[in-house]
Amino acid sequence: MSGKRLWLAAWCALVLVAGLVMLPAGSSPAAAQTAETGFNWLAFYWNNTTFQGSPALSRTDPVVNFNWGANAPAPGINADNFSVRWSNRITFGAGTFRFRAGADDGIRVAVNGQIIIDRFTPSSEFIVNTADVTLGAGTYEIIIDYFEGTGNAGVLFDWTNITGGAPATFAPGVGTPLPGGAVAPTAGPAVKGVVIVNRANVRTGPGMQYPVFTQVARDQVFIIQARDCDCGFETWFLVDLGGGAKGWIARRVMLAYNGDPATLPYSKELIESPVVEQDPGGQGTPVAPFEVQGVARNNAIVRSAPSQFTGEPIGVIDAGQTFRILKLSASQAWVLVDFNGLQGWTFVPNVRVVVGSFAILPRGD
Ligand SMILES: [Ca+2]
Ligand SMILES: [Ca+2]
Repeated sequence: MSGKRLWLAAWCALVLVAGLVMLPAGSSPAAAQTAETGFNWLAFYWNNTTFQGSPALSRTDPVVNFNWGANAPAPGINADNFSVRWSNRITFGAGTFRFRAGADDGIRVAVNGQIIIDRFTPSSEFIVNTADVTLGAGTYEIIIDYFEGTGNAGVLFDWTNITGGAPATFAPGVGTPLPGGAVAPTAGPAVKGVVIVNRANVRTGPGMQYPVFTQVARDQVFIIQARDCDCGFETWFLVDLGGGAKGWIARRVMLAYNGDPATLPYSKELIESPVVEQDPGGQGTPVAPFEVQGVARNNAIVRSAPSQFTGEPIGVIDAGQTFRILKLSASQAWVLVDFNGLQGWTFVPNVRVVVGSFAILPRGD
């Protein structure tokens, strides 16, 4: 079956038959049911094919069903050489489901961290892969990775309940033979996480019962070192905050990318950090744009550079003193502060924000 025909079949099925699935050759027509798509997928778009760096765009896509042709998927995104990661939580009844993933160029799909379709390879046409998966009743996290190389771009994801049909007869992800000689363009060694809420708490241990010692802001990116368990959205990630610091962030506020979280080692490490009071107000009081103020949680050393190795101590802010915060370091572990004319860098855990938030600070070293 040619990719062109599948490309047409996929679009005809969706556009003309109002959601009825055109199943791949060899499947039983009696098993055909209305396709489901999920809705309101959280989407991140990168201007490269490998999910590198901060996403250039995040938005909610109602469904994963696009025919971009030769166009870009959105303003600010390339027409070629981009990648997209969609995630969602979908509740299924018990049954066997035929997942369908079509793409020009490549796509892979994971259900609760298990890859069920893996064709993350270049292609010059729209290719559909399917996988039959039996699920118990419950809620599952689905992550779709897609990339476009050159030429036309399109992507499609849905599923049908085929319970009662023939049991799965092929291994996951081999519904369509992979193009020969293709090389999977993945994934550096580090699994990274991007913060997907305005402010995320960083804790000393993997659980809500551990104290918060700093916060991170939307779109900040960290290398994930470990996870505490394999428990879906209840998982906690141990992240590298830079400057030798690390802390625990809940997976529900952080999207992992750039690698497979299932490859992360397990850890329950507790982080030593200053025991600090929690920020009672939470939001501070916004004033002028980029006006951010902090209070020293303890006697905060101010350094000439955002590093405890290369930054010389140039002063100290006594505990309880208020100062302006001018910038967040590239590592997101340090802030540039101005305390009565003393300007330098101090470590984020030294700081409690009382006006504004880290999220509105300019970034850089
Ligand atoms: Ca293109
Ligand atoms: Ca293409």
